[in-house]
Amino acid sequence: MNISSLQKIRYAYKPKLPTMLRGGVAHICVNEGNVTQSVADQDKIQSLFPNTYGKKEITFQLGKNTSENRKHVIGVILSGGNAPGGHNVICGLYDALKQTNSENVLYGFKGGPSGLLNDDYIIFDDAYIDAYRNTGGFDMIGSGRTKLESEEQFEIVATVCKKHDITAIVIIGGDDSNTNAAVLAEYFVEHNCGIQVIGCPKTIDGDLKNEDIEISFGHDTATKTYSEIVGNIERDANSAKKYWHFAKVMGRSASFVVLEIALQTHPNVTVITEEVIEKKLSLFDVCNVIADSIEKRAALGMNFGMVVIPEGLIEAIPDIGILVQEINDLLAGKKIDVFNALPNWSSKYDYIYGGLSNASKAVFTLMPQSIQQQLCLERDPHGNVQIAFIETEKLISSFVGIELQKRKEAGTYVGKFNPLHHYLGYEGRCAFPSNFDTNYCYSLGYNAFMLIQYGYTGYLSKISNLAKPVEEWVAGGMPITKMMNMEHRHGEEKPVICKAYLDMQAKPYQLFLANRDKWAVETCYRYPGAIQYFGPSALCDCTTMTLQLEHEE
Ligand code: FBP
Repeated sequence: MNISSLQKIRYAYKPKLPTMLRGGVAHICVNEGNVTQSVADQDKIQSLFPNTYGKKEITFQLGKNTSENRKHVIGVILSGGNAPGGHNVICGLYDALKQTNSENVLYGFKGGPSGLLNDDYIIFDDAYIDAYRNTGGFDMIGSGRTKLESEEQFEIVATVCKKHDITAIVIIGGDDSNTNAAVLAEYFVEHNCGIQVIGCPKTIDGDLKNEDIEISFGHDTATKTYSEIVGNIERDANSAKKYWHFAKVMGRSASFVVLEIALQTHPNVTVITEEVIEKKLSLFDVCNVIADSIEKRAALGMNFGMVVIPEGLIEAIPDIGILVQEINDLLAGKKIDVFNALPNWSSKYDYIYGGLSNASKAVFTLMPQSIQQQLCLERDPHGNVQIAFIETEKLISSFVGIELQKRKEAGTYVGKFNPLHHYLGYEGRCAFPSNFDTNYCYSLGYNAFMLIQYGYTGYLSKISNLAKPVEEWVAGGMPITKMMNMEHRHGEEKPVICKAYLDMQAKPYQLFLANRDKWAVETCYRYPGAIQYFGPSALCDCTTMTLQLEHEE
């Protein structure tokens, strides 16, 4: 039996580079553009980054490579949550590095930033790289959430780099990791360490996005994976005609993931965190919108449907946000030990209930016990509730059930409500990258090497014009400081890359808005199916609907 698998066939896929990177490293020259300034707080950011602020944006083009010919030893780390395509960033970096000089070396530090601090690494060779080409996940070297942010850590990193003659580090991560990449780059210049730092934009959440980052890598594959599943569930709902499905989807703060799913699959209700925040919607408001859809569909004889809920919603709903904050305070510091020492749930419940405000008591009492318990689970290192552990989909459906019961008693609702629950998260982060992410990530890595070769530091590897075919993509770099402003984080004013939220005036959201009332009542489901890797380019190589709409002429 020939057990040819997608895994094996994908190893052989040759990722495509933008035309300007196709001549080989020897035939790529650099074009320097305008000097840059940060998006806000220019004086403050400039004073914090005196050596790396205000550098020029750059693009590459075909032409004679004019960079200095030197040996490169480079280190790379993956940072934060997994995202499809991370392996290809490393493969692109490795290929460019070896094409330039087979003596060049690439170190992969294991388990994220902590690998750099602990000097825990592997040295890549062809066989190792080939086993991960075009595959999902971060298992190639692992990832982690340790933050590289203190001077003590920077000193350790400099010592580790010196030990291995490393002269450049590539940090593949989200907004925090790239912020820290900029801070590290500044430190290395200030201390004359001779180590460059280049960042690459990663996160499935899609909230590392600005005029220079059209999309973070992994978002395309993750949203395609979730859309396939939501479409399949919708088809089942429309076949069985007896369940209301509630799916919570990953995306910590912004609603880019759920909006893309909505555009792809047309669920009956999609909750958008940014709207909840803007309109200060309460838990009851959100549940009423869902109950309205259920009631109207029941009146038409349809006791089934699909509701998509962003993971970040739990913290955005004002009444739950206040409740969560009050519970955070009740469990802060040593109080968590007191709480954990209580013998049973009943005494734990009394402890929490006794410390809540009246408004929060009202919300807490109505919650199913499982959710009450989830809200009291161990906090993260910053003292925040771990939202991935809270079954928001069950919380919402239980409150919707309460509302429907009231409507039944009032005689307005006559249907049957059978809710089923789903959590779409981790399965999207390690899927085989779509062709878009495969090509994008490989290009980001290859391009990161070009930035290093030309001596840049504190830059983000930038590939743009992504709604167009890959041949027309534009490769270059942007100083990370350009994307920064000052924000209050954990009680301190800090320079950070601005996190993106949905632009509610832009085409993607407006298209959703124009259709959602119809989708709420009628069955308009769309079934995108599985990611296609082989076949017509229009089917296999396209990116998200959001990106296409944003760049539509
Ligand atoms: P990043 O911001 O690091 O890319 O991670 C995002 C994310 O995938 C969220 O969508 C999710 O809430 C979180 O990671 C889960 O984190 P963990 O892997 O630590 O459970």
